[in-house]
Amino acid sequence: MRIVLIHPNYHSGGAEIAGNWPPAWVAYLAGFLKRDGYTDITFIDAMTNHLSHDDVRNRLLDLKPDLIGATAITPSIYEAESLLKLAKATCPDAVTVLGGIHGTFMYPQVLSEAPWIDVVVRGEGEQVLLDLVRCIDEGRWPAERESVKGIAYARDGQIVANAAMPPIADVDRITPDWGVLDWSKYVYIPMNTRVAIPNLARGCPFTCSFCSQWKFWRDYRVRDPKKVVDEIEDLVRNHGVGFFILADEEPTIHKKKFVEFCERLVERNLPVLWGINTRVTDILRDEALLPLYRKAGLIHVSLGTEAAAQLKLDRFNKETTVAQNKRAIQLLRQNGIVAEAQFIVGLENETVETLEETYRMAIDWDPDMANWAMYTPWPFNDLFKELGDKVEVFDFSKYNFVTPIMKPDAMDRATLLDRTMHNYRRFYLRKTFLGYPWIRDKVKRKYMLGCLWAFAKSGFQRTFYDLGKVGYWGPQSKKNVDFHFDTTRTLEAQATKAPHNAMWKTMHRPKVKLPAANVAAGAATKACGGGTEQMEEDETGRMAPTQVKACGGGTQQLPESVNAPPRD
Ligand code: B12
Ligand code: SF4
Repeated sequence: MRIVLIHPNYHSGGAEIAGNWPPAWVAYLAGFLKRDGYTDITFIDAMTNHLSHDDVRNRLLDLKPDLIGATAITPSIYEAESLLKLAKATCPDAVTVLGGIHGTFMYPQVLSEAPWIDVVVRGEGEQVLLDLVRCIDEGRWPAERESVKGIAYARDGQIVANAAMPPIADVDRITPDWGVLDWSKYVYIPMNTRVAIPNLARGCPFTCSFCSQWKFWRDYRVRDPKKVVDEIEDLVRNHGVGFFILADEEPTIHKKKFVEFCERLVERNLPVLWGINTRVTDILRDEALLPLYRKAGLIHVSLGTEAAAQLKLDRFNKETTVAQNKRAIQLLRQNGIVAEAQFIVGLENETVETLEETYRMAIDWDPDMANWAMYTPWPFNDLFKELGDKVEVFDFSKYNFVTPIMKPDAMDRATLLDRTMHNYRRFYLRKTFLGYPWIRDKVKRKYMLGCLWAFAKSGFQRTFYDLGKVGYWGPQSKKNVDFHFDTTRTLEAQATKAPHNAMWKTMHRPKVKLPAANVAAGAATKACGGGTEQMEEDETGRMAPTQVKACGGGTQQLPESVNAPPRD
């Protein structure tokens, strides 16, 4: 059976300014399928290679696949839908499949607006795709499609979602096949070396209201650190990788496994540096371990600091404090690790003053890097429901952290963009002259100057924040900025209220309000996974219910089989 997987040719001027990144989903799916004997898999990276529809059509005509799968995050959904339309027209007998986060929650809308998509795979893809492939290969498709867990499809004019597939409990069954990627294409500009995105852990035990990742993976699971380090060694030695970021939402919450991961990297002494996204509270908890993390090659930590005001942190259900943010940044910097602060801006109550406040906070905290992402109202996150009709734009192709989707009550979107750029300009100008060239640690200095180069390059090419596309050239051009929203795009009411979503169980604790005293005193660190607490796994590599309490949860975060109460 011949399988073709495609990454859509969608671009937006955020993280991509740092280079071309390898689509990890393909390697994970291909590894899982190959273990079961499905080895005829071809990957078409239309994004990295900027392939046109004609290019993709020609490849499909050559390949004649039986199954064509595409991935989609929210902003790439329209491009993924068009690609699968083209796929259906080119190979009418092939089964067309969409996977990734957008379809997982928005399948009623996707299947209605793109009826040429035969199947949407919901959530973690490995087991669901394998079962689907088997069903097709054994000639049971479509007659027995009701038996494949985790898929959605249209049947007799109705959208049907089968029962969800439980998250894979034994995550060590997941072994990526990195050989499916053409490594010469994936280069990280700051270090001018090949870059990879391996996964140590999946999921997040927290429930931030603006985020959808904890809902997506449903259960926090960690892979065997030794196996992941073996994989990294393979990436370094056989694919020339010199930098990686962990794809994880929160790799550090399981302290024991993260420490083992670092220790094994130290033992192997590989010529590789790496980065992570994680929570401020974990950095505070691990103060004494930061030298080990740095020795293991950890050079860049992007922190979900999110806001300059406590009220906003609380609204985000972030379970952190402003003081903790500052302290975490200091600790990282003291240990030679690049600290990146991330702010979320652009909610309905944003003002010129609150944007200025984030700048002042960035100067006070003094991270090595700062990032101002536009709040993006994924229709499947909790904050979206609270915002109600304040969300007016449903052109999902612009849901990309760089386009102001919300219009703040007190300013227009162009002003929001302009004041955000003002923050970037001031922050990085300061770093260019007063910061990066004077860093004593040679490795860190080189890294920071590399990051500056990536910024400068995207500035010249006008790709940063899609400034070229929207016509922004500085404050004087504000009047002419046009975000080109497609106003014909709407949100179908049934998309977010689908009864099938009731079957989507997220094994998370309910939202717990931390006692105010704890938050203020920093004891919250303990309550939300930091301090002396940490997660420990049961034998299956999942968190045992009693320990979840230690991270602020009640009795949630149970394996699905134990009937965890669904959150959504
Ligand atoms: C690495 C990464 C990137 C890399 C991209 C790497 C790449 N080429 O794919 C870079 C840094 C370039 C990037 C850029 C962007 N990213 Co990004 N990124 C991530 C990150 C950190 C990890 C993604 C990952 O590889 N996960 C591991 C793999 C195994 O998981 P997965 O992709 O979900 O795939 C699994 C399932 O979804 C499913 N599946 C996926 N596809 C398919 C397809 C089929 C056919 C099937 C059957 C199954 C299936 O099976 C897979 C295995 O279980 C996530 C956050 C996170 N922690 O997940 C954000 C994330 C995916 N990014 C996000 C966004 C918004 C962006 C940007 C728009 C931001 C910006 N402006 O810079 C751009 C878009 C770039 C583009 N051109 O598409 C959002 C998407 C949210 C949403 N609701 O859509 C996320 C979730 C971050 C967040 N905070 O919310 N990103
Ligand atoms: S800690 Fe990070 S990944 Fe976890 S819910 Fe919050 S924003 Fe999402």
